[in-house]
Amino acid sequence: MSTAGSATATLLTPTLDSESQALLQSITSHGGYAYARMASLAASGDQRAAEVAREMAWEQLHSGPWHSVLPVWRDAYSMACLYVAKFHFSNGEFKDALRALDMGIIMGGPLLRKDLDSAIEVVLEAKTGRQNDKAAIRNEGPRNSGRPKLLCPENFDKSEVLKVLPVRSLSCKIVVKRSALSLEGFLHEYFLLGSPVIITDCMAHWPARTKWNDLDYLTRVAGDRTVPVEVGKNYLCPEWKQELITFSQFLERIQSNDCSSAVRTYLAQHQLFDQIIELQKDICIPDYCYAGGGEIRSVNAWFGPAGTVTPLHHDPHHNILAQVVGKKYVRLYAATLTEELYPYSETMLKNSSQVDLDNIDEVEFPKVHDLEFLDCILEEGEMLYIPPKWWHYVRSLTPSFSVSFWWSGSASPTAS
Ligand SMILES: O=C(O)CCC(=O)C(=O)O
Repeated sequence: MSTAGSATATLLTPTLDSESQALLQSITSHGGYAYARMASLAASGDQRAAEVAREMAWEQLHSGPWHSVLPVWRDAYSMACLYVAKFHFSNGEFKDALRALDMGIIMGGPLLRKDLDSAIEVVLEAKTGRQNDKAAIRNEGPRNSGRPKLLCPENFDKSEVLKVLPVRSLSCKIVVKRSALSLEGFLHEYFLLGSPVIITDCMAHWPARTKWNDLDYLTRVAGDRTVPVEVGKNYLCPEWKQELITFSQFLERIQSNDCSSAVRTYLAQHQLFDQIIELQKDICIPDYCYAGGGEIRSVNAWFGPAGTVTPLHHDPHHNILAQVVGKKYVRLYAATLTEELYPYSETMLKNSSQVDLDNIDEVEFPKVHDLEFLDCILEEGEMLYIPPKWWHYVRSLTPSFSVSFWWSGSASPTAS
């Protein structure tokens, strides 16, 4: 398939090979003559042309709001990323090849996704092969496994952490906890009634439960991969931004002592497990997600330092939020309370509340103070079921790695 590291190493791209003519025609018909010319030069071996084509497609992706970008430009971007990665790979520049392929996955379209995924596998294999060769030359035995460097420290000062919670926290109703709840029990007592529940003792078999608290493991399986992160207090604040950094850089930021909200970095709501297969192998889709004849809509990672806040909002799907490492405070308001929670009127934000629970403006939002809510501290190894349209606010109390499973159910809840 490939002869990595040698002068003849190539990445195979069967979909690109069969689809490129049609894709270039489509891009040309949308005015992308210059791109098509550069992509053709790239296909015939011109590395600089591949880089220029990628820059041209990148500009198109940033020419307006994301939803207004023509889908063909996203495929054009993936195409150029594949060409760039092929050159890096054949030069033995594996990290650069991975970066180009990850960028294609994150920003590109669906047409060439299979080629991107299989190219990543080949590059990772080649990179591991090279590392093993180097270790053999140095005659190294298996790595000395001293004490693992932990993502989440064991000592946790609960009273200190609880001081930062929103007013009235843990003073109303606490979310019910059920140990190893049966699927039938979940369906009848919670899913069909539209009631939240915490399910304990149901994740012990996930490899992630032991592996993800080990920073060396995370670095080893994902360190060189590029991921999108959010930087700043939260997505409703004007100074908030998104960045694309390597997983290693992200782990360094989590470990740095700068906890100010301006630089707080959160890998939030990203389909990390479709991108990094090694991490996907560490999780299991809970059986509860098949309740109601459901269909999985997305599996997202939420990974960050202590102090990340996802402001009060709701989602249209059933949700199991599985807490793998660390602890989070979660507050839930029933779906029926939408009007009292002052949603934004703009379409893009209408599932978010204007109320900042960390600093409630009682003059502007007088109805909020007395509203009933449920809340909890979601502990490591617990899963929280959040019914569709229930409002939720989430704050990490320690470094934290959670996974959300969103699914749609054909049987709809009868109450909330
Ligand atoms: O964990 C978080 O920060 C937010 C999770 C969330 O909003 C969700 O799962 O829908």
